[in-house]
Order: sequence, then C-alpha cells, then structure tokens
Amino acid sequence: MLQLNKGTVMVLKVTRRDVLKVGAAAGALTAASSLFVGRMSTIRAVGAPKPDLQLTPVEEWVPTTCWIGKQDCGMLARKIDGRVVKFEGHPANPKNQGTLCPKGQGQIAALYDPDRVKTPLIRTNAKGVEGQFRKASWDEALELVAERMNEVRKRDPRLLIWQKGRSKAKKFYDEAFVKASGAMKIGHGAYCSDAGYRALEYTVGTHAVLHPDFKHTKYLLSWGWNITSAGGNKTCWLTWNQQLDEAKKNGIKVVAIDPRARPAGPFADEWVPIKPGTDLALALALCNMMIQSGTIDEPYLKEFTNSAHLVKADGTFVRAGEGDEAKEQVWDKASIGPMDFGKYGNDPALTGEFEVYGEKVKPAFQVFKEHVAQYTPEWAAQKCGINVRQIYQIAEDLRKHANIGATHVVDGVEIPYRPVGIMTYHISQTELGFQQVRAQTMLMMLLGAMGAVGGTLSDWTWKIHKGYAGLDNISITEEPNVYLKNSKYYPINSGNPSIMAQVMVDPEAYGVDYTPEVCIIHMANPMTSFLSQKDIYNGYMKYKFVAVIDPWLSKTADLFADVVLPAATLEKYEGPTSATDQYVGAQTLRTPPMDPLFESRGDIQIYMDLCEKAGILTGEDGYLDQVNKALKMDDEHKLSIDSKPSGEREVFDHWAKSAGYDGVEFFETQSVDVTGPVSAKKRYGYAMDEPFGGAVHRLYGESLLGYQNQMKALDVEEIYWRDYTALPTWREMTMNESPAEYDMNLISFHMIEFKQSRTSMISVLKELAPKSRADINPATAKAKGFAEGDQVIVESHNAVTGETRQITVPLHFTEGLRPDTLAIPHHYGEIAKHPQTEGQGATPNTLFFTGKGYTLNTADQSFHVKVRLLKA
Ligand SMILES: Nc1nc2c(c(=O)[nH]1)N[C@H]1C(S)=C(S)[C@@H](COP(=O)(O)OP(=O)(O)OC[C@H]3O[C@@H](n4cnc5c(=O)[nH]c(N)nc54)[C@H](O)[C@@H]3O)O[C@H]1N2
Ligand SMILES: Nc1nc2c(c(=O)[nH]1)N[C@H]1C(S)=C(S)[C@@H](COP(=O)(O)OP(=O)(O)OC[C@H]3O[C@@H](n4cnc5c(=O)[nH]c(N)nc54)[C@H](O)[C@@H]3O)O[C@H]1N2
Ligand code: SF4
Ligand SMILES: [Mo]
Repeated sequence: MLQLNKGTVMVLKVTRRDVLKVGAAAGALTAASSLFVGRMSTIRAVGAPKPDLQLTPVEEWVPTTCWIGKQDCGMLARKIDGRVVKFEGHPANPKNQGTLCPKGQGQIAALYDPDRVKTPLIRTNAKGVEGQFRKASWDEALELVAERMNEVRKRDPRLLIWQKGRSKAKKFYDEAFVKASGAMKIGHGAYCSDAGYRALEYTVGTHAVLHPDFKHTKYLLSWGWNITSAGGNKTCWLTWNQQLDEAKKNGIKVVAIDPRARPAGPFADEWVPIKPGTDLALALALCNMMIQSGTIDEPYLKEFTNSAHLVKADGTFVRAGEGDEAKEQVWDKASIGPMDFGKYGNDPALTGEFEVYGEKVKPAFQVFKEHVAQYTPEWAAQKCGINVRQIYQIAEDLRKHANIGATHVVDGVEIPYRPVGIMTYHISQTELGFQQVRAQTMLMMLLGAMGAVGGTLSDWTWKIHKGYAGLDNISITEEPNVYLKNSKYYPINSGNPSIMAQVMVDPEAYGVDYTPEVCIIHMANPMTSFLSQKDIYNGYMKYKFVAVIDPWLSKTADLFADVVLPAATLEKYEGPTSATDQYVGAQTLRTPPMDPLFESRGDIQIYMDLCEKAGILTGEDGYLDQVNKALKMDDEHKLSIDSKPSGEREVFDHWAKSAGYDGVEFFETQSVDVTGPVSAKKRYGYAMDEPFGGAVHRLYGESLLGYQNQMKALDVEEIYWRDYTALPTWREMTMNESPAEYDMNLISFHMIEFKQSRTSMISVLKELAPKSRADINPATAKAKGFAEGDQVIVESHNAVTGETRQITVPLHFTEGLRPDTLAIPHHYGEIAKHPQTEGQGATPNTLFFTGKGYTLNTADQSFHVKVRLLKA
C-alpha cells in the first residue's frame, strides 16, 4: 500500500508480495516518489520473494522526529516486522527536506543501546562520588521523589529547583510542571546564547539572535557561525545549510569571522581570523566607518529607533509631560524646537547640539557618532589581531550591498531591501557578549537592515517579546533569589546555574537567605555541559535530594542523583513543534515508532505519573489544568482535570482535535502539517501592520545606564556595573590580566559528529571522533617544542582569583586556527557512566571559570579563558 497526499508521506506497509506487484508497476512508482524507488530496489535485493505468506516480513515506514537535535527534523523509521531498523529524513518536513545529519542516522544506536538506564534507580551510597544504585519499581521511585518534592514545596517552595537543559515540549515541562509544582525553573541558556537573546530583546524586541534572509541576502557576515558543524541562530544543523547552499548558487558572498577556519570551510569567500572575545571592537569600528561614510538609513533611524531622542549631559532622555505621560523629545528641524517623538510630521535631527529647557542636549545618534569615533579600523585591527585591510573590505562590502533606499516587493508588499545579513549565536557567550551582540545589531540598524528584505532577521516571525518592555523596567531588589534575579549584581539576568551554584555555597555573601534543597534535573547534564565544573560540583553537593530524568546515567546523575527516572529516547510522544524553515510554515509532533524500550517512559508520561503521586495532577491549577492552559485547548477538547488520561497519546489526541486536526492520527500518519508560505508580513519586521510591532529600537540604552547608576548607589563592585553603559563600550578583557605566561586563548566549539553531551555514548558516532583533543596551529606547537599527538597539560588561570586548573589532552594540528588560540571541542569528559565514553578524554569545562570577570553583566557565561601548555 503506497499512499501519497499533498506531497506528504503516509505510513507505508510493504510485504515481499507487494514488491513483486510494485516491480510490475515500476513506472507508476517512479512517478509517485523517487524516494520509494530507492527503497524498493533495496528490498528487492534482499532476497527472492517467497510464496509462503507466513514467512513474509512486513516492512513499514513510520513517521517520527529526530530526538537528538534541537530542530526535531522529520524522520521516517523503517520497521521490519515491527522492529525499527533505520531512519531516513522525512521529505515533507521543511526543516530537513528528506535529509538527516550523521546524528539523525546514528540515533538508531541510542534507541537500542543496551547501556541505557533500564529501570528506575535509587542511590545506595554517598553523593559526590561514583554512584551505586539499586533497581526500583516506578512506584517506589516516583513515591520517593513526590514525597521529597512535596515536603519542601509545603515548607518553602523556593527550596524546590527544576533544572532544565535544552528545551523541548516547553509547554508540558517548563510551563505546566513548573506552574503545577511551584518549582523554580532554571535553564541552560546562560551557556547557549542567552546573552544574545537579551541583547535582541532589549534592542529590537525579538526573542532570538541574528540570521540572514537567505533567499535575498547577498552579503553575509558569518560571525562565529559554525556552518559546517553547528546550528547558528535557532537551528540545529540542516536548515541553514540547505539555504546557504542555495544562496551560494545565487551568488551570496560569505565572510567568516572566527578564530577557526573550519566552521565556514569551503563556503567562505574570506576568513577573518579574529582574536577570541574581541568582536565588540570590530563591530564598533564598523559602526564608526558606516557613520563616517554616511552609509546610514536616516528614515529608519528617525522613525523606528530612539536615535533622534535628545540626550542630556547626565545620559538621560529629555522628556516633556508628567509621570507615565512623559514623552521623549526630539529636535524638530521644521519648527526648530523640541517635539514629542513620533508626532506626525516631525523631521527630527539625528545630529547636532541644541539647547532645550536651558540645557545642552544632543540626539542619541550624535552621542553614538561621537562615541564610536574613537574606534578606528586601525585600532580595531590591533585589538582583533587581524589585518586592517580586511576591516576596510568588510566596510566597503557593507556599503556596496546595503542598497540604502531600495525597496523590494514580496507578497505584494513593498519592503525596504537591504541584502546584508549577520548570522551569530553561541558567540554571544563571551566576556562582552551582551554589548557585542547589541553592537552587531546596531551595525545592521545603521544600514536599516533589521527586519528588511535580504537583511538581518532574528526570530522565525517578527514578534515582540515581553523582555522588550521587561528589560527596560527592572526593579533592582536587595533580596534576590538564589540565581540573583534582578539583583544589583545582574539586573538583566539570564538565570545562570553556575552563579546559582556559587551562591548556594555562600548565600550570605550575596544577601540570599535560603539554600534550595531538592532539585529535579530534566534533559540536562550540568556536570559536563555547564561551566565551571568545580562550581557546579560544589553547588550540587548542597542539595539534599536530586532526581534525574534521563535515558542514560549522565555524569550528573552518577555523582548526585538520589533517584534516576529512565526517560525514553525517541519512542515517545513529544511536542507540538514548529517545523518552519522561515519561508514555509509547518507544525509537527514527535510520534513514537515503537513503544518505550526497557522500563523507560516518555517524559510527559513521567510528569503525569509524578504529579499523580504528588497529588498535583488533577483539580484546578493541577498539572492537567496547566497543560490545558499551556496548549490553549478549546473547551470542547480540553482534558478532564478530574482524572488521569490513559497515556500521552490521549493527551495529544485532545490537543490535535483542539488544534483543528481529526486527531493525533494525523501526525502518526502524516507527521507534519505544512501550512504554506510564511507571509512577508510575518517575516519582516518592517512589513508588519504596525512596523516592528510598534517597538522603538534602542540604539541608545538609557535604562542600561540607569541600572549602572542604581548599582553604584547600592555599592556594588565596578566589575559588576562596568558594562551597563548606554552604548556598547570597549574595555580590556579580564582574562588578559592573567600573567603573560598564560599566552593562549582557549575557545570551545561544537562538532558535527555530536550533539552537546547527549551523543558521546552513541557507538556509531563515537567511532567517528573517538577522543577529545586540543586543536593548535602547528607553528605555535613547534615553537613550544610539541609534536602532533603529544599529550599536554593545559592550565587555565583566573585573572580575578589567581586560581589555576588543569586537564591533559593530545594536541591536534590544524593550520586553520589562529596561532594564539587553543580550541577544545565540547562533547567529551566521560559525560555518562557508559562503556562507550570511557577514556574519551577531558572536557574544557573543567578549565573555564564562572563568576566575577568570567560572567557577563547579564549573568551569562563566557567561554573564554587564558591558558598555557605544559609538558605532560
Ligand atoms: N565546552 C562547551 N560546553 C558547552 C558548549 C560548548 O560549545 N562548549 N555548548 C553549550 C550549549 S550551546 C548548550 S545548549 C549546553 C547544553 O547543555 P545541556 O542542556 O546539559 O544539554 P545536553 O548536553 O544535551 O544534556 C542533555 C542531558 O539530557 C539527556 N537527555 C537526552 N535526551 C533526553 C530526553 O529525551 N529526555 C530526558 N529526560 N533527558 C534526555 C542526555 O542524556 C543528557 O544527559 O551545553 C553548553 N556547554
Ligand atoms: N552538530 C551539532 N550541531 C549543533 C550542536 C551540536 O552540539 N552539534 N548544538 C546546537 C546548539 S545547542 C547550538 S547553541 C548551536 C550553536 O551554533 P553555533 O553558534 O554556530 O556553533 P558553535 O560551535 O557554538 O560555534 C561557535 C563558533 O564560534 C567560534 N568562536 C569561539 N570564540 C569566538 C570569538 O570570540 N569570536 C568569534 N567570532 N568566533 C568565536 C568557534 O570557533 C566556533 O566556530 O548549534 C546547534 N547545532
Ligand atoms: S540536524 Fe539536528 S535535528 Fe536534524 S537530524 Fe541532525 S541532530 Fe537531528
Ligand atoms: Mo545551545
């Protein structure tokens, strides 16, 4: 039976008898789908058809989604006699269009891994050392977790922490469980790209970092985008790569700004081997050069940004009116006087100096212009350790491609056309990352390229996040929570578990009067993924009870779990998930190709079971009620809040019906609902009914300066307030204060073979890259007397505390790396107790530091430190 519908693949069942028939009708099949032709011939080659139907193996292709990666690529699971034997890319999913990366293919080994956690486990030895566990029933394990969770919840809900890693099905976990249990959620973003998220939320209001509009962009600054091995803004791997490939055919020019050459590899037209952590210097110099050459989009700056707002000598805006009615003033060139910003018909000045209410004032743009004048290309070349000619070339290319003033009609809407884009994501996690991403965004703002056709986009669709208003109106508290939310240390705060760990060790030092006692860890492996390992270890030692939900005995579980609850891998329902590639809208759901293996359960099932035991499943504000709210279920289809659903399938059946499908079967058979092209009005901020959703883009960060003033008044050290400046401002990096013998910059990166710390135990992936290593330029290594493959001690130095840390790794030579930089990949460090991870070698997360100097002003983690090499 072969069914095709709207180009979407349905469940396909084939027996050998069918193959004979298909062989006879090969022409028809070819017309139907070339994908299946390949598969049929494989089946035919397996063996001659046998007439005995009893022995006929049944082949099925069942849809599911990749469970490893962050973009849940669509997959078809090939099943023979009910057993999954292979995964292929689902052709109808816009995100991967029939392809899979090595990890997508490799997850077959994860599914059947005999070393998964097979039953719930209960710890029998002390914490902080290799774990000893006994098997337990689900009932016993869940009862124990529920009891410990309830005890603290009732005493003081602040004592219950829910630690999440990279998100999936947020509505079930982050929203419903957190609300039903009252736990405090802490995530992983402070190690991912949260500094960039905060920068965009604050500057233009979107909740994401930066990416180009591949269909139209002609010039791309691939700014620390690991094209060949990682995801960039918002994706996992395949989506952007396919779009880049198309864009290359259409002549896009790509400039890779990265200490390593490999990331952009053959896709880059030029490699700018920047010194780690200096990207802010480059961005500021480029802003200066754009202004100097007059390459600015004046209408955009005047109408949609605060560039024209008049700034007083104390750094605040001139306002007229009282209280909430007070309006920012601009200098109206026509009436030669101040006027409310945005008032119809005004033509505000961007430059000059004026006198208003007896005070000398300047438009924010003028202040910015004067501020960046100090950042010359020659200065930046020296800071960034690059050839000044490359900076001039970038400036020239930006000028050439920006097309200021041009428009382009998309979907019948005329939209400014500025085909210059930036892709940037994880490199927001550098010492100056928040202000760096702000400066990168401001560079695009000067050109009018934010939200323009071919320009720089951010989220999949242009939406204003609550952070836009929220980050502008923070009330600093002197009694912060344990991760120092809204504190005088980190007013803008990404919720960093390493900071929390440091606070847990010494709460009084930060004015915190409690220490959390119970932690539920879901889909996170803090001991290997988070920085710095030593702080995480010390923090976790403070917990009285830790439950880990994980398919493997992660390093974190091994050291700290009192209870391990075995999660299924992809054999579960999970979602719903957007499958958009930014041009086509689509919705998908993970549907299980088979039942959970061993005694594992799907995560959503685990939460329902746990909530039932804790008495918070049913009733108003219980888990089911919260699920209804999170999924916006309509009245007719919402789950009963009086009784437990029969399973995850029933929950998703309700959701699917509420969302207008016939039921969950739609996703079990078709996998993805492709809803059609994303309209220009949704994609381009400019094209929205109210451009940019009404958000005034913040070139000038008045409230940032306001936080600095409050922080100073609260007597906090300069190291905390120094980067709270209205305009991104360069300062020398803390790490450069380490003694000169720490002469190399350590960086880290993702590898195509692995996904974070969730794949290093997968045999077929581990074979591709068996061991950790430190990449080094051969010239540097030879000058230090090292040969390729030598084991070396890498020693890091904390410029604030003087602490040093060491790991031992083999050297790997590559010409494609700055000579002053050492690069150690993520993914290693014996990330789970597992035969495959034994002897894989060290993680750089042992070497990095957290806290003063190494944590950004937004409580985000920097991934840079100074190191030296010693003979092992
Ligand atoms: N040195 C270095 N460190 C880094 C990075 C780097 O570039 N260099 N990158 C950082 C980045 S960008 C990120 S996003 C973080 C990610 O860090 P984490 O959020 O900790 O992500 P993972 O490492 O994938 O950890 C996921 C854990 O969840 C488990 N798991 C996997 N699938 C499931 C599931 O379906 N259910 C449950 N319950 N558990 C599951 C895995 O076995 C693993 O133990 O790491 C950061 N750490
Ligand atoms: N195969 C694979 N794909 C992944 C992941 C994975 O683990 N494996 N992880 C996913 C996740 S969670 C994320 S967050 C994304 C991350 O996607 P990316 O941000 O594209 O990837 P990273 O490897 O984190 O890339 C960081 C790049 O920054 C460079 N770099 C380091 N320091 C600096 C610096 O100071 N300046 C500049 N300009 N460059 C610097 C590194 O050399 C590296 O090439 O990838 C996603 N996709
Ligand atoms: S790109 Fe990511 S989501 Fe897609 S197959 Fe690879 S690991 Fe899975
Ligand atoms: Mo990430």
